[in-house]
Amino acid sequence: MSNLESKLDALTRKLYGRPIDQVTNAEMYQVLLQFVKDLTDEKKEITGDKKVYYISAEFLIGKLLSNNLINLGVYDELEDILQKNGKTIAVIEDEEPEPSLGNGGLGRLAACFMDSIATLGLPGAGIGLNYHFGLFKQVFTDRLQMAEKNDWIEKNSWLRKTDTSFEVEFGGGRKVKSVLYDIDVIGYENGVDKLHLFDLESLDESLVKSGIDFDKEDIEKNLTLFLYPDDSDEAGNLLRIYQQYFMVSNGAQLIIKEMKDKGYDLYEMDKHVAIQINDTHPTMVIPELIRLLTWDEGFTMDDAISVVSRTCAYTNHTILAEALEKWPLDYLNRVVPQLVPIIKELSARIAKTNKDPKVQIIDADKRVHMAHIDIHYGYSVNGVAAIHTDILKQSELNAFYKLYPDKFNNKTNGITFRRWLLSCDRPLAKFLDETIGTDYRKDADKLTDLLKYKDDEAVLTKIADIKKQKKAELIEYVKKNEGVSLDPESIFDIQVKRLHEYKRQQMNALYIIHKYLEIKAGKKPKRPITCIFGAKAAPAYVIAKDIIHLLLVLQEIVNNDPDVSPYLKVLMVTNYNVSYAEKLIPACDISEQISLASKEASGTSNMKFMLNGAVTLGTDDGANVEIHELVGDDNIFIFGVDSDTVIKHYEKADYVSKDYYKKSKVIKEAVDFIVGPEAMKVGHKENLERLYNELLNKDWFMTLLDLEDYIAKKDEIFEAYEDQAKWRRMMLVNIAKAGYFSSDRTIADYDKDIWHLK
Ligand code: 26Q
Repeated sequence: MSNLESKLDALTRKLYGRPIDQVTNAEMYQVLLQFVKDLTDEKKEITGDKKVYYISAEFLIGKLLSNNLINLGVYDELEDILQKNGKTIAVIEDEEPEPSLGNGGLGRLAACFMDSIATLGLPGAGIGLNYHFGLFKQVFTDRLQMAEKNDWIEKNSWLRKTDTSFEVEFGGGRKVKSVLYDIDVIGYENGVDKLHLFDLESLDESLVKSGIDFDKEDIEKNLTLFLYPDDSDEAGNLLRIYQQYFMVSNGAQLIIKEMKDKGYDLYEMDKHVAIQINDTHPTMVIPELIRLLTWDEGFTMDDAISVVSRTCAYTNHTILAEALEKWPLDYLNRVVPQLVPIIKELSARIAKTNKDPKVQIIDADKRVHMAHIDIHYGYSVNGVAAIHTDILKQSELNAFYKLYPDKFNNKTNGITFRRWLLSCDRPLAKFLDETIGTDYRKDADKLTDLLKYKDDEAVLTKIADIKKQKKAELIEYVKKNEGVSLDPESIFDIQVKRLHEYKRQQMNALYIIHKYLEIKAGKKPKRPITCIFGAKAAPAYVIAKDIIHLLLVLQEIVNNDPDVSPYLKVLMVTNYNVSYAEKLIPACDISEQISLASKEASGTSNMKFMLNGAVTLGTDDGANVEIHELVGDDNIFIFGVDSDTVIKHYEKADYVSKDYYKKSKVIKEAVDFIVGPEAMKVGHKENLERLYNELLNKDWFMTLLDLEDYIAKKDEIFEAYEDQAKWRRMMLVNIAKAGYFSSDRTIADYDKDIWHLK
């Protein structure tokens, strides 16, 4: 028996009084949870003279078992031991509930970043909230999205309760106490950092009655129940501010406490601490730190502002105006009155020297622009892909760029290859190990060594075989979980991401309608096509929920039509989350990245798909632009108008969707189908008509502008798939060029240009 095996055997017997082959998978999961924690305790904590605190309202970490085993370097040995006992890690991991501590890209990015910070051996910690029910669990009833709570915290979990606790005060004399829970962040073949998740000591889970409804006023009991409550009403918005302040006040108190414990001089905070503010959700950390330094530590206002401004850096993730937080001063007065004089002071200092209304912190309507606090009082402002940063500099934040050109920098997003290759596609990782060696695991650029094999039949065939295997695994899972049968010979075309009009799932739906009508008219595709979607819509986002309804209606019509279903299938998976992504992405042939140019800041699923050998069908937007540059015109399918054209349309307000509808028979037929008899028979009139009217009379994200080009390009990519020799080479090139998108590279860049930890 190996050392590892005897340890595991002893632990299993200790917990359950039985050997490994005689415990259930649920029991084995409990054993492995403890086993990993024990191994982690033997690892060293990463320390250093300067530490980064990544503050984020979201950490979409996903399940941790496989990832932790990989990062501890024991996955393969453990898998062998378990297999001898009739078990596998993948099946045991089904027992692990998925924490849903994020909405989508921004939250997942924070999780990838934590993995890379620890892997690079950088001293760092995440600071966030321990939402008990996280983001809602999605179910479909009557082809409509319904939301349920996701009860993810079990008696034993990755959370470790600490004895750290702080007091946080709100307006109206309300005072609450926090409890800090930690999750270990294990670096790949490196030490351990921490994800700090603050929770409310007085939280009351029984406040949640049905679905995700709860008393929004009772903040002493509800603060960490859910991630981002509905922000469509006042109570929801106030609760969001309560949550944000609870997070940053705890964070700021922790940072100051750690500085003091280490004996550092608070006046030298910037020498020992970098605070990365993940979008504007944690912005109040700036006035809160200033408040703590001036009220409790004897700082003058000037000194406090100066040191905090040299410590805080801000990342912007969007140019959508409606997503930039602007809180009415009145709300802040009710929730955090103690910050208001500080925010007014910060605002006044700007207003004194700069009259431009675009750069004011408090505007004429008495709304506080959170991003403006970050830009004036932080030392770095970064976008998340080259084109996004350029748009920030040249248009959205141009007035700020002129003031502070040196603060602006780009950090193109990345993904952790541990989860998005080594864990989710083990056969591909193993094949890469055998073909180019294992160096790429630590140095992702080494993936380009694969290019040597771009004409090697054996290698190309193997890559295609692995894709087939992953498609078969997905087919089995989908059959069991969704009750839908998919054709292994069909092309898997996948669009998975949050539902938003700018991401244009509705354009993909219109393509499906178009194909359906073509097939009905006798024009059959050469090979069957499977269109897969996964998306949650914010519960208050009406049109987004209507688009989900349309997709479910199409699924019903297309899959049940005997003339069509042999050639075309539609599947909207239920409750798309990180675990589902890990199954879908390795099985994908075509990666749909079809946002309206200029609107998707970066995208990160585009990188995951590429790394797993899918070919991108996309617009020149976000990180697609960089993927395009890396793989070249021959290995990607780009369509649609460019970002300059889009920005001009908005400036001139000259896009009229109805003109496109009137001009094109193809567009008209597809759009009319939404309210035609087939759709009305299975769908709801109200939802379908609302969506139809939206497309025809508004179409703010210009679906119809790009639709014909999209249809043509999509037909071209399906045609390209038929030349399998060429397609496999495209797969290989995409994998080989994905190294740039390792979050290890991104984090090394943050460290080199912003944090200066090493
Ligand atoms: C704001 C105000 C009120 C309520 C909610 C919000 C809110 C919540 C979540 C605003 C934004 C978010 C999340 C944004 C997000 O995920 N952005 C994505 O970030 C990714 C990582 O940088 C990028 O790849 C995506 O392009 C970007 O859309």
